[in-house]
Amino acid sequence: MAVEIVTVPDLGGAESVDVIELSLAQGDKVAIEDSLLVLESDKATMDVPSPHEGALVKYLVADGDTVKVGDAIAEIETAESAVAVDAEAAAPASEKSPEVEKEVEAAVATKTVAEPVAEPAPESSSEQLILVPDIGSDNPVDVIELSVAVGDRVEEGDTLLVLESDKATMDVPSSHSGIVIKIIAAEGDKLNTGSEVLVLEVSSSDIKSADAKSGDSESTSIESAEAAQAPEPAIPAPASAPAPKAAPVVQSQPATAPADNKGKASSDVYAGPAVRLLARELGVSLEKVSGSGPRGRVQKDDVNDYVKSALKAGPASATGTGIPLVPAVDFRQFGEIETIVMSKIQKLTAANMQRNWLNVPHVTHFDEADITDLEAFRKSLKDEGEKRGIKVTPVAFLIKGLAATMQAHPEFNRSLAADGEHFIQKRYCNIGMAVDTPRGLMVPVIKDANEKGIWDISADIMALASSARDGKLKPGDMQGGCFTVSSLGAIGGMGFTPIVNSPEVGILGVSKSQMKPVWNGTEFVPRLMLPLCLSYDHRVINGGDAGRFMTHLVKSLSDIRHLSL
Ligand code: CAO
Repeated sequence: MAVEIVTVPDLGGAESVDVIELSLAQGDKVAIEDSLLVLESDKATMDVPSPHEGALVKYLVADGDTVKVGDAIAEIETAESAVAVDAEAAAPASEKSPEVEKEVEAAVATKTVAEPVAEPAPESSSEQLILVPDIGSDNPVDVIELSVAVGDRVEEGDTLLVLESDKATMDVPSSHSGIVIKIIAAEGDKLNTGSEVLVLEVSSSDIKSADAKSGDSESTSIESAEAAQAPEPAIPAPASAPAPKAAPVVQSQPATAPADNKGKASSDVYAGPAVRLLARELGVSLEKVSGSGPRGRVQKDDVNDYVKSALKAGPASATGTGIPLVPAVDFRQFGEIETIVMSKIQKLTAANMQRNWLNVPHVTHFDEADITDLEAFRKSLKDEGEKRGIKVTPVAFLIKGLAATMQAHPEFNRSLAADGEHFIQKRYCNIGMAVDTPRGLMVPVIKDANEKGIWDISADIMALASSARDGKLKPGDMQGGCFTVSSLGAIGGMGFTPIVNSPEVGILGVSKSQMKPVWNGTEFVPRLMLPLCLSYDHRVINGGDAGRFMTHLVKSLSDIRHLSL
């Protein structure tokens, strides 16, 4: 093969996932195991590592695409493939099989230095530099919004970026159709007429259809082969570039632009044509959307977020439950602020927490376990742990103790059936563990915790916590939980009220252990006490159940001999 195609690897059971990040740019060098892109299911994000060393030819997917196992995601030109291509190109055409011919043509089309080939490729592509068209002023203007990402397909006329002067904003439309392969301008840059914006990969069919539309046979694109021979850069300099076909779309900018557009006519709302088009397509009245852009400009994300919250809210009220919306506040009136984009995980967590909080009647039960002996035993495992490369923390004992307690109190291993008339009793025992990661809260699941010993549980904790922090969890690692443990023991606190991870019916919050004076019947003795907080779904669990469950758990942790019974 001249160019290696990378496909979506095993997704651990998930049927389809979203592409949320393309990690490289076209032409970037890539080593084996380097992240090519990041995929995200509704429960996990994962980096897709490169199986090859070489250079990224191009992505075959775009940010936001949904993909499944086996889908082609990228092309990588490997060192061997380059050698193979060179050797093939040098061989007489008559010696090449038709398959080899095809591969050579494909490789040549993607190489920066083109080789002569016997037959022209049926579909060739070229690079097209897109420049800022005449903006009617010599003063540089700010880039306030990039409307496309590498890998996006754009049609002639689509907005590429938005410029803003002190008087107006302009949507810069694309003068060509093609795939974005490189973005040169960045938000915050100052650009003039003729400044470089981005590079498109334009296929011969795009050029043909553009020519057909314009009746102009002269193409401004430069074939890769010509580019390689030319002494100038492959992409023409602004001065020699032909006048761009598309003109910027200018709109006046309000002197003051409040974020809240209530009471305005749609036409008075500060938004660009691309955003207006999106709003029209989605049936959104722009005056209902608060703008988060500079000077309150409504951006595409604002329209999308508005639609998402409207869908979640339902027709009757903001939440469909009669709960009034918290009013939007323009915090800028109180001081300087910064708007930070939430990660997908953070948005999912927020939605799940709200859903669980609204659906589950929560009660939290507090208790303390005397873990003085457990800690002494745990510390005695340190040397053996070092030999095994496993660190044993109190969390392993908690998970072991929870699994044993769930066996003894099976009502905690139930879910409420969707009909509200049945309980689903689970015969397996998987325990989810909340992990605090830079991308947000993740809950990987320790499978069959009731069948595992402390070493195996500790190894699972280490592996899953590190995968979660490195973004390497597979969707299967996050599924099938029966109960969740949320340990803030390494951080601090005396107690908290965790939110049940529905459809599970219980979650154990763990706080930091502390030495306390405990009355033993004759005197106060220092004991290491571990605060525990059990939140439960009161539709399935009663207070008595919770009391018995916690008493059992506390006893198991206070005297770990019970765990072996
Ligand atoms: N009391 C006192 N110390 C504790 C403790 C407790 N309850 N639990 C753990 N520790 C100590 C350990 O003994 C260890 O200390 P040493 O290194 O001195 O032995 C240290 O804390 C280890 O902490 P850790 O966080 O690296 O490992 P862990 O096994 O305790 O926890 C994990 C793993 C993944 C649960 C944890 O790292 C984590 O992410 N917790 C956050 C969970 C969270 O965010 N919950 C909130 C969810 S709702 O918003």
